Amino acid sequence: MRNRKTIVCTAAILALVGGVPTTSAATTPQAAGRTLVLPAGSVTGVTISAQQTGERWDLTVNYSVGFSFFEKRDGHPYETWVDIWEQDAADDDLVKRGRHVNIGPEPQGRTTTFRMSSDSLDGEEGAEEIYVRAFVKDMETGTQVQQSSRRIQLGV
Ligand SMILES: [Ca+2]
Ligand SMILES: [Ca+2]
Repeated sequence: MRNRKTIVCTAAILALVGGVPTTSAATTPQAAGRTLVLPAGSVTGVTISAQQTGERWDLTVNYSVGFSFFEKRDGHPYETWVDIWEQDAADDDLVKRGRHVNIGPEPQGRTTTFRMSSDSLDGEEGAEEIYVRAFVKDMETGTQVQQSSRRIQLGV
């Protein structure tokens, strides 16, 4: 967060500009010698949209969580959550951590909403490149997978 600038009330640009890698990847290192990915479900179709009302932003995130036959059979407990990020040239900024939700291995479409002020989204001069990462974590193995949305530009 730097160069905090006076908020200029411009209209939201909301342009889909892409650029965030969207491939899903296991983020927990596998045990030596293992060739199979540990079960952790899957995250697909992550989208974010934003609605501005004055100084308030309502961000809506949609995504799907899926499980294989084996993951359903094993019946591990899972957690799912969404974090909001702001993209930068070097290190992206974590803007907001979402609430972790306990789920079972049942495929489901999920919607998460965040109500945020312009101030809390405004981390740099000019517009912000906002995207989300959606996660699902196998609470028994500790393995988690994530997928990012495309980024949207917000004029805050
Ligand atoms: Ca940025
Ligand atoms: Ca800004």
